[in-house]
Amino acid sequence: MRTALFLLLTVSVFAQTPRPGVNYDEAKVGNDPLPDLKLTTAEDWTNKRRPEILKLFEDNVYGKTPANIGTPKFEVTVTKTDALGGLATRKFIHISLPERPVWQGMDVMLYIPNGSRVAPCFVGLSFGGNQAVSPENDVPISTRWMRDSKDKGIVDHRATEASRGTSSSRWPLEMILRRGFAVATCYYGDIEPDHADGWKDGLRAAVSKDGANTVWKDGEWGAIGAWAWGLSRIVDYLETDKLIDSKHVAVIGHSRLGKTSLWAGMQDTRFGVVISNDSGEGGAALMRRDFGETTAIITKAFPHWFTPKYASYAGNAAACPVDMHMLIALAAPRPVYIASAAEDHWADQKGEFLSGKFASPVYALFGEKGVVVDEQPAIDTPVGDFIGYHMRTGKHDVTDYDWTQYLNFATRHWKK
Ligand code: GTR
Repeated sequence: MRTALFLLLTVSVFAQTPRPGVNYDEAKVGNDPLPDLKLTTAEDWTNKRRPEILKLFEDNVYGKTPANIGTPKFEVTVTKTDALGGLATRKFIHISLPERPVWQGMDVMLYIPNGSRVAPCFVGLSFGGNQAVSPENDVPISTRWMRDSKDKGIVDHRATEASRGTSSSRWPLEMILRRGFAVATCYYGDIEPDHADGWKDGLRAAVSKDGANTVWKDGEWGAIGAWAWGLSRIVDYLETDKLIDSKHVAVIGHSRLGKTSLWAGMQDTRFGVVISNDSGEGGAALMRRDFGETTAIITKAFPHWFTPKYASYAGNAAACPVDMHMLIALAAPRPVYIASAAEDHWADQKGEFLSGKFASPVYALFGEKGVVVDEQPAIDTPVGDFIGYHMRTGKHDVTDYDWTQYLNFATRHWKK
């Protein structure tokens, strides 16, 4: 008993030990002013200001998605009409680029609720592959590179049988399907393996004229850009599927994939709802706030996620012509949702809320409201109209609570 208590205390003290040099003191976050959204009229926003801001994000943060990469090809490989005990139809779709045969393509898993005429759909990438998302044991196991993880059944960079269902708590398929929504997902490493040299085996080398010898320049895309491109290709497929209501597609992602979901949703306006789950630095959190992870930390640990220029703002966020309220604003007039977790200080929950707050005036141009409140709401209290926000009890994760808010949010907006 004593030992157990001691262990518990040690573990929890350890979990809260701040990393040296990382600020968690609200009094020390700094007070650099945010760049001005320069709002005038809805028309000016849509035709002029929004494209300007989008370009600033390409130039300074994520890089530009190259045009004319090729026409995607869709092969529907398996259709199972009685998936999840008859609740859904499950399909696998292989998306490839015949003009870029070096790229291995992506394997999308799609669940559609049975009995609905056409279903709105959530689209999101996964960290562990389709077999980790699904509770069904006949889902093919991803054969792609993955980060080793004993807990998740990843050995020698490959998923094993033990990886089945390891992410299913983050993808409550039954709950989503019962609310009438379809879900389309794919392993993010299908597009580009997530490590510093991963691009050499991924889409970015396949489409660059210098292939694996490319030297990335300022303004050229990073891994987040490539993953976001993949999300848009899933929508391309959904537009061809008669069981899907492709006018109602939401994009969702957690953490680094939340940054990706935001960037995909801001570039591709076919995403009618954009959702960021605990996206933190490089996602919804304001970069000018020095709290938790910073531009300096993230660009050192994960330089391959961004365009090279972004690293030049390390320790000097004030020099960056954008901050993340401008990223959130790019959704307007579409609804966007930002979620934080109470224990996820690394992601700077207040910075995530404030980007929603400071993006809110853009919705006024369209006669709508953003987060509605001025102060960050209490834990487990969702707020907001066109910008939804909540901070859930618990740690950095995706839970049923988060999904319940997203399902409510999409349902509310799509019934308007
Ligand atoms: C962390 C990174 C965060 C977040 C997270 C994740 O190591 O610092 O920005 O992206 O990874 O994706 O789980």
